[in-house]
Amino acid sequence: MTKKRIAILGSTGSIGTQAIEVIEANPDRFEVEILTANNNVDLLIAQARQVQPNMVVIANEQHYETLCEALENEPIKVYAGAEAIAQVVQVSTVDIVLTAMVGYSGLIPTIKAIEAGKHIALANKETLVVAGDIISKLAREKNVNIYPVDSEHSAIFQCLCGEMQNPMEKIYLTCSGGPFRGMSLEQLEKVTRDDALRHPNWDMGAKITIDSATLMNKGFEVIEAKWLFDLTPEQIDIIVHPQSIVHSIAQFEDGSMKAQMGLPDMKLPIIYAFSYPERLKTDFPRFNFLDYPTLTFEQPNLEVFRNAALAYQAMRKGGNLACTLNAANEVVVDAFLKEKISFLGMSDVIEKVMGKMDFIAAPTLNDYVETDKKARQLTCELI
Ligand code: MN3
Repeated sequence: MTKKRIAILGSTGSIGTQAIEVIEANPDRFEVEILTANNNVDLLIAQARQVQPNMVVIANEQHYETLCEALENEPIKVYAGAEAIAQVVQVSTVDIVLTAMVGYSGLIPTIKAIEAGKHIALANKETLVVAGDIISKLAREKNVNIYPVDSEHSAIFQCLCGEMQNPMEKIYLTCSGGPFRGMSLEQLEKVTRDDALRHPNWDMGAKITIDSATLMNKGFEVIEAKWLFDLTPEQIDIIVHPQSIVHSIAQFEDGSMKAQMGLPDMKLPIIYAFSYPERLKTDFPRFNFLDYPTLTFEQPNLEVFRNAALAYQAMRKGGNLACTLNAANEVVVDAFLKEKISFLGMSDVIEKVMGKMDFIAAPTLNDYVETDKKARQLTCELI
């Protein structure tokens, strides 16, 4: 059996480190070909020594010398800079590219990987939020598969097995509700950065944890689902499910609903994206019904958690509006983590930026790049 050779973009983050665990647990099936990281050079060095990839890239060029010196005696090629990341994903020895970097930075490497015909294990949802039209069209042209790593989208993908001829009527993306589920606007006025960083069910990076608390993450996932499964906004609903056991639900035209369930563990969608269409044996903890005698479901309140409503608005209008939404969000989340803006202030600023930016109905890649830049500037000014 030939091993699948994997490039991990964003190897030092939460998804990246779990992907390495999954690969190391299945050495006869997978091997790491490339590791890339943004800033965390120490962890990248440790990972490179451990998994012995063919190449490593550090995006922040200031760390290049440190990385070279540390890996001097290893048979590993060392590069630095964003352009190097966009180049290495195209090498012939890569079968699957796991896009697990944070935010907009994933866009260009993902496009380059698809252009080179690499299958994508997509963990970087912002890529589809920013330029879903370009990415999905290119993937079709190049016969590239995009395997979702986001747990909700992996769930829908798993529900679709054996349903090739059967269109979905609608999908329900489940949402834990985050740490502030059920809170009113008045209560949200007082929440802090540390409150927001305490997610009840999932252990994730800081950016996505804040996005989960504001429901922007769920809004992004709605847009991600539109592009991955070719759905209209009316076909995608959010349902709050605090236990995070049902990972999402596909409803077909006969009214039948299929759900994918299990304990919340990102390693499962990661390994499924790598091993599809096969399922590999794992020793992950199993779900026990007696531990969860009650699974509950409730409507999200999009008047309180306005980011999800803004995402629906961006999806309905199309064009470059979701790109604007993402850029403004990245800036306000960064400001919130530095305690320069309040929790509710984030939605106010994003909405203002969406109202002020020029709308482009059919953007080119260059338009997206420009929109991202301008929206970031405008957001900084408004903070
Ligand atoms: Mn998710």
